[in-house]
Amino acid sequence: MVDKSSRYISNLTRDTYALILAGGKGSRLHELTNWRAKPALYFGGKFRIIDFPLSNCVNSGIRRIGVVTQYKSHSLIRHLVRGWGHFKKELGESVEILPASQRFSESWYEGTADAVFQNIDIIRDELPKYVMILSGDHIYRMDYGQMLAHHVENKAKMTVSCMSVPIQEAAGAFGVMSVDEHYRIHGFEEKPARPTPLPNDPDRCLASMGNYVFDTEFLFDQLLRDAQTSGSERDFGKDIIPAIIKDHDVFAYPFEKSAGGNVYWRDVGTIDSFWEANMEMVAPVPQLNLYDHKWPIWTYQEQLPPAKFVWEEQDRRGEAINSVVSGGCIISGSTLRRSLVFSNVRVHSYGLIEEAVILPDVEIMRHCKLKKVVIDRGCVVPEGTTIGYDHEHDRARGFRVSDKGVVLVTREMLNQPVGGL
Ligand code: ADQ
Ligand code: ADP
Repeated sequence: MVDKSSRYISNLTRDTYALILAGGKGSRLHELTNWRAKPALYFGGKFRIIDFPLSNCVNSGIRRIGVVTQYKSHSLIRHLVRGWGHFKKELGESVEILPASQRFSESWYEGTADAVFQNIDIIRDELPKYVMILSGDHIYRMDYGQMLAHHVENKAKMTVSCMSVPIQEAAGAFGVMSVDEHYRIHGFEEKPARPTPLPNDPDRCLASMGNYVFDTEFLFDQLLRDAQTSGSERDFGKDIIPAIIKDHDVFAYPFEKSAGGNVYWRDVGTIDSFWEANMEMVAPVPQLNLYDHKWPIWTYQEQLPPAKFVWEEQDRRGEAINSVVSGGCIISGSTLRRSLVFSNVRVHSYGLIEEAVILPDVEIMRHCKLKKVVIDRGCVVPEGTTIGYDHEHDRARGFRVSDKGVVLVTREMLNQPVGGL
């Protein structure tokens, strides 16, 4: 057994370079990712999804970070520059933005392995002993130091973080692995239609969370080998992991181990899961604690005045019940229930807003009734609008109604200009 003191772990995290993959398209989020990459999507009243892996890095003691961007990266890059641009290279800290820049080939990043391959020289410059490759798409808290210790303890060449999930959830969605009693991976299939169940539970399987630790030199060798393999899609899940598990020590790291019984991990890949994950945050005691001083989630935030609630007459009650309301908001003369309201939102009088996720800079005029909606940034909801009560009517007005009945409204659907914010 290795010494797992905090000094030992801080030496490991200091020797690590983290690369966050933030180039994915997130096409099942429809209009929510028309203008922004999925990692730039808003979450939890104040944050963007990318803030979670970034904060996990900082809170775990990993301070050298690259963010690989590609698809619709403008709003992501703006957020990173404003919120994460203050790291000091001289102190060994940096958050670097690594857009696909065709430095090694004529093409953009192909798969995830190619996105890392095309940045080999940047990683090499940092001389890390370990490289941590993280997905920029998920909301969770994780101590990466524990995963690094697990990697070193097992003398692994590569370690994949995993969690047990129901088979139906994993089918076609996740990489699924089989492991021996020491968590060494001996089988891996990317998004199989019929995942291999856990030996002790036929209804569950071990899914990859898309986070990997590599010994640096081993990573480089494998990326170079894969680059010369014809037919490879240049992807960690499809190509690299299945090719190396036979001849090399590749281990799984069970997320449950660092989560201490609180296994919170969300892939908000659809409008329904985006709405549901945000709704979880208005529960009296959410599973994800954003108020934990020991694990702060960092983000960029404007200097804004506090949220204000105005109740002037009996039928104009400005109130929010079981809701989260961010800075810069004025809720005047309307009732909010089970809603999550991002910064700089104005809600005018005589309205009822329930189970709504309202992104920043929205204005809701008088006499509006909204239920189970996602209102995209910058929308002005006209006076007297009712949304979420009659889905036929919602569709007829051009709004998107999801499988589970969440109504998405964007500026374009309201025929409002997308610029100017
Ligand atoms: P997916 O999430 O489906 O599966 P992918 O679409 O390749 O895999 O995305 C992985 C991460 O890389 C995402 O954060 C995405 O934003 C980013 N990304 C994708 N293509 C990129 C590119 N060309 N350039 C830069 N970034 C890019 C993966 C694993 C599965 C695992 C799931 C867990 O392949 O095995 O189960 O993650 O969600
Ligand atoms: P309504 O909600 O009826 O449409 P307003 O938008 O004028 O009316 O806002 C109602 C109340 O909200 C105001 O009476 C005031 O108390 C508060 N309010 C509006 N704007 C501001 C502001 N810039 N600063 C502080 N309070 C404000």
